[in-house]
Amino acid sequence: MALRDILIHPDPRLKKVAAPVPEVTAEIRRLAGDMLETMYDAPGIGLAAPQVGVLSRLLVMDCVKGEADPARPMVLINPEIAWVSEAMNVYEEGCLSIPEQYGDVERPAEVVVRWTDLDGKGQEERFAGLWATCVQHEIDHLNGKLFIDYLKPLRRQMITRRMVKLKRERARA
Ligand code: K1U
Ligand code: ZN
Repeated sequence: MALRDILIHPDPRLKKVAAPVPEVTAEIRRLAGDMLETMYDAPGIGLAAPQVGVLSRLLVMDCVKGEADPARPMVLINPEIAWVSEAMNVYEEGCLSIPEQYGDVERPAEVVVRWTDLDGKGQEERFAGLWATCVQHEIDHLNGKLFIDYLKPLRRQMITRRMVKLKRERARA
């Protein structure tokens, strides 16, 4: 497995709708493994394929909190939200493509998601708490949407300017 570079906003690839994965191939398994390694290394609790420059509908996540609890690496291919709760939840979100910037985002508190796993089998699960927030954040990435798109325009512009500056500094280093 290998670490992949994470794209930093603004990047046109982060604004595109990703294409469905037609078949679970060796290439897809390698991508999923690389993305999990990249996510744990960052560190983060989720990562979507467009964030590593691959415009395919695949995401990984592991929202297990306690160090003592066993890890739960998940790979979701072609995920679809089948149900959302009426109850909403606000969480201060971050994003590996928008480092060190945070903002409150309101989303359904619980969701049911259907997806294909790495064996090509259909799966369905109800997510709550941080898992629900994370899976919705990652599915947004597959649809070219970032958490800053939920913020007020001025705050979004300020964060975008900071990211342009960060990218300029990184390019010079
Ligand atoms: O998609 C991403 O950019 C990953 C992002 C996922 C996410 C975070 C918060 C709310 C919703 C979705 C991150 O993982 S940011 C880093 C982060 O949250 C974290 C890092 C280390 C320990 C715990 C959390
Ligand atoms: Zn993100």
